[in-house]
This record gives sequence, C-alpha cells and structure tokens, in this order.
Amino acid sequence: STSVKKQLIAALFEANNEFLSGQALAEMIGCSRTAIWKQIEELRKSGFEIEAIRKKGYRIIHKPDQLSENEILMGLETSVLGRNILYFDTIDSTQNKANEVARMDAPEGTIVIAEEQTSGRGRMAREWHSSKHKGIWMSLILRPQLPPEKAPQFTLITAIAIARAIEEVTGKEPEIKWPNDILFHGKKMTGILTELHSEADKINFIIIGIGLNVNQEMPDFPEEVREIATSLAIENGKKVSRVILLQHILKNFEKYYQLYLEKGFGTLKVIWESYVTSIGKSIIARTISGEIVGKALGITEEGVLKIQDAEGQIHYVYSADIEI
Ligand code: BT5
Repeated sequence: STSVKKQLIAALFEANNEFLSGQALAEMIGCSRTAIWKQIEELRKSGFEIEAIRKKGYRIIHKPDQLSENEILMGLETSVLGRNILYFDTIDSTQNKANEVARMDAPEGTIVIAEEQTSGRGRMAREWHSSKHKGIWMSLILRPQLPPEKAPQFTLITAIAIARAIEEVTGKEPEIKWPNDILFHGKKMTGILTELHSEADKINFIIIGIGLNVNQEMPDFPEEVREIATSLAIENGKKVSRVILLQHILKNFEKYYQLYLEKGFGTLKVIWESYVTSIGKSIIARTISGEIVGKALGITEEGVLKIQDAEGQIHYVYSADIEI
C-alpha cells in the first residue's frame, strides 16, 4: 500500500489541478476504488488537503510541508545528492543511522532525514535540539576519493551550499562563522557536523550532519539556547517550505561538490570568504589544547583558520569554538 500511496500522490500531482476520478485512479494504479479511497483518507490524515467532488473525482489543494521521500524527490534538480532517501518520523540521530548505512555500502549522495531527533548531537557530544517538523535534521553520505586531511573542507563547502540556498529561497544573506555555524545577526541558525571514516591515506566516507532551524518561533527553542539561537522563519518574518529549502541546498551542494572535485578548494574559498564576517577581527579560539587570542587572518587553501596573536605569531587552527 506504500506503493499505491506513492503512485496516487504522483498521479494527483501530475494531474495539475484537474480532477481525477476514483475509477481513473484505480485503473492507472491497478487497484480497487476502495483502496484509492482509503489512501486518500491516509493522505488527508498526514496533512494533504484533497478536494473530492461527486462525478468529478479528486484533486490536491494543499500539500503538507513534510519531508517525505516523495516530497523531496518531486522537483529535485540533482543527479546524485538526495537521490537515495531514508526518511524517519522520529530517530535518535540521523548521524548514527547514516553511519550505519554507510558501513553497509549506502551509495554516495544518500541522505538520512528525520522530522525529529531525540538525541541530535553537535561537536564533542554536545546536544543539538531538533524539534518536530520545525527544521531540517539531515545527514548526507559522501564518498570522495581523497586523503582524510581534506575532510574539514567539507564543512566549509556545506556552509556555502546552505548560505546560497537560503539566499535563493528568502533573499536574505546569512553569515558564516568558521568552522561550522551559519548565523543571522550573530545568532546561530545552522550547525554542521562533519564526521569522517577513513583509512590512513584515503577517505572511506564522510557524513555531513546539517541541523538547520527553519520554522521555529522563540518558544520552540529550549531555554538554554534562546539567547543564542534563531530560525529562518524568525529572520524572514514568515514560514519557509522545508522541502523547497532542502531541494535548493542539495542542488547547490552538488554544484559546489563538483566544482571542488574538479578544481580544488581555491574557487570555493573565495565564495566562502564573501560570507564571513569575522576575518580581520579580534577573536578567541577555544581549542582542546587551550585558548588562542588574536586577529583572524582568514583561512588557508586547506580551510584551516589562521590567527595572529599579539606577539605577531601565526597559529593554525583546525577545530575550535570561536568567540568574536
Ligand atoms: C553543531 O555543533 O553546531 C553541529 C550540529 C549538527 C546537528 C545535525 S542535525 C542532523 C545531524 N544529526 C545529529 O545528531 N547531528 C547533526 P556545535 O558547534 O558543537 O554546537 C552545539 C551547540 O549549539 C550546543 O551546545 C548548543 O549551545 C547550541 N545548540 C543546540 N541546539 C541548537 C539549535 N537547534 N539551534 C541553535 N543552537 C543550538
């Protein structure tokens, strides 16, 4: 019956506002009219508004902002990224699931996406709040044939793809904060978590976790992040379709990923720098081995942050929390 449902959604969409009768649908899909009617009821329960008129049939008036496989695939402009989708209503963490399926040979471009995460995580086992239906909580599997030290660049490529997608969808330009945050007015709207599985000299797979606050209002955030977090809807003044945003992210990601594989990080570095606001400013970088205070000079060709301290010494920072 999942397949009846898929075919039904596809048929109703393709009908383009024309009515389709129960009989016609049953014949197209190869099932009974009762089965059609049952599935229509199911779709209504999951948020579709479907008009039904006697002697004419059915048509879709409104589709829900749901991140189901069908919704994502309809209108997706990529050839690899997002072509294999594992969708969950609720999950512990999409990173865990992505790791699991990547070990079992899930193809490049596979995405694991959930409406809600119960133990979403940030870097260093920090918590990532992922409230139901409000954001994009997703992990993307990539299998680039590259040495492991290139992995951190993927966080930066991801940030550019997201920033561009946000601009395309809302017309608003976010800021990127090295290495893994996207901000609006200094508040965090997106966090990126890049996890690497590699051998000594080559990457097996990379899992890129994206946590993007889309339609939360302030009360949807737990107390402890209200001061530091924001959502796209809050910044945009109105709700944003998660499906459309996701499609734009995947499209841009594929484009930049191609560019990266063909030409290296150089071109992307320039784009990345155009979104960064902290270059040239005084920052504090908190790393596992201690604090570095100084001026952010920019990133290297490899995506490593360069900081110059008061004595003029230059530090290369691979991973840190940055305070501006
Ligand atoms: C990150 O870590 O920013 C990476 C977040 C990655 C989340 C995605 S969701 C899909 C995938 N599955 C997962 O389980 N994870 C990935 P970090 O830089 O360590 O920042 C974590 C900090 O951000 C927390 O300690 C909080 O202070 C703050 N925070 C938590 N939830 C937030 C939210 N929804 N919006 C803004 N800030 C948040």
